[in-house]
Amino acid sequence: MTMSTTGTKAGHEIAAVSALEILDSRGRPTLQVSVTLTDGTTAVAGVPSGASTGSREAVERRDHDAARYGGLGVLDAVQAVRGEIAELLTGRSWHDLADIDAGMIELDGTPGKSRLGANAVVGTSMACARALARSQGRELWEWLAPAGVSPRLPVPHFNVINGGVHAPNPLDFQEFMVAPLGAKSLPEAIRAGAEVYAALRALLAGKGYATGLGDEGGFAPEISEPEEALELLVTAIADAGYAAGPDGVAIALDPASSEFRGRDGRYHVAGQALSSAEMIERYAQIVDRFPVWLIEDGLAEDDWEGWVELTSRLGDRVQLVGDDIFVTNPAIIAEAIERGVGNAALIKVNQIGTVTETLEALATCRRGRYAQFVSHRSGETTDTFIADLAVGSGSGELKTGAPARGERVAKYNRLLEIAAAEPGLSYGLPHVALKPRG
Ligand code: 2PG
Ligand code: MG
Repeated sequence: MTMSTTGTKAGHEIAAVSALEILDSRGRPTLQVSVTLTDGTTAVAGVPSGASTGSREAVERRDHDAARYGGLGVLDAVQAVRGEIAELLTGRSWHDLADIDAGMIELDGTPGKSRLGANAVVGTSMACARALARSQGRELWEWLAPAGVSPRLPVPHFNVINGGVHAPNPLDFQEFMVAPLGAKSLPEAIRAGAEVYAALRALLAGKGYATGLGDEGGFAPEISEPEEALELLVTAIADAGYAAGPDGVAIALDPASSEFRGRDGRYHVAGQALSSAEMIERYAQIVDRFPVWLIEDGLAEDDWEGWVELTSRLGDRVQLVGDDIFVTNPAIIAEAIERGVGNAALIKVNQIGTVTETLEALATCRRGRYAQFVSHRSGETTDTFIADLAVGSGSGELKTGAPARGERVAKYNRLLEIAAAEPGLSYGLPHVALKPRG
């Protein structure tokens, strides 16, 4: 008999579901959801929140009561958990998490989970996953791992320079990450990230830049050209004693270009207005000049034709990750695979709104040989769910900000905990062939 890894033991039922309005790392309200099973197991989950959101993301529910938190309160979403969702989930037996998530989707009844609120639904789904794993005496990462997938520790991608809508500087590209691809173990990778971060701080201070931080804990120097940020990174990597490149510390970019594509259809970078083709040319030059191994959202969410061109130009050299364009939606990812758009998907649980659909998105990627880059949001709590998700999915890649700020470091520390408890787990990118490009 085969049992679904995310299944409950017979007779496991949910006794209580509740929620609380708490603060996220930007000081904005979000939800903490708690779930108690009838066997007494309790689990909580904190809900993340994005700033550079894709237009097709599941819909976060906000109160829009201008008298509280500038309209950003989540008391209605909290009430949805305590009321309708609790009523649905308690007092009946659930087969597995997929069953619970399908129940909430049906109860919500909208395509974007806007009625109950995707924030209410995702928090409940995460707390249920954690409670079910705990009640079965299993680690969350182990419980999340699908049959036939080998869990592994991911390469941490440290966002050390912040721009875009995550920082008040004039840098249009949102994220400049360092990825210790050459590290031999997770602890070595974490150390490399933290050492490069320290070297970068010293470098910036030496050049007279402010070393204040953006939303994800990276520095936010007053620069505008992406190439200037890349030069700083290459110097910091060398200053920290590492080789800049795939054998040491490589670089990953998330320009989050939907944010700087104007109504004129042009990409506005450092005072220039670039066509899609010119933007692709800019990336090609960047990849020639710098050890950039991954570009996320290089083009905007509505520029599918540009994406096809970008993929045929750089897809055999660079991991091209769709975030705003795919929004962790299995159907959109399937369409992208079909059309040859990108070769990897960003994976954010709150973008689609349930753990089950997130696992489906990961499975869709595996079937289409697209890489999977598990991700935090710019607004976070100290919840570490995504660290377990990255390990359990075996994707080999996680981005969760700088090696600084409690809500970012919580995830890296959870990885260190898993690595220490499971010395047999592999570390690094999985050696699977990515979809070949013609
Ligand atoms: C992104 C994310 C996370 P946000 O664009 O990838 O880094 O940002 O959560 O603001 O969408
Ligand atoms: Mg992104």
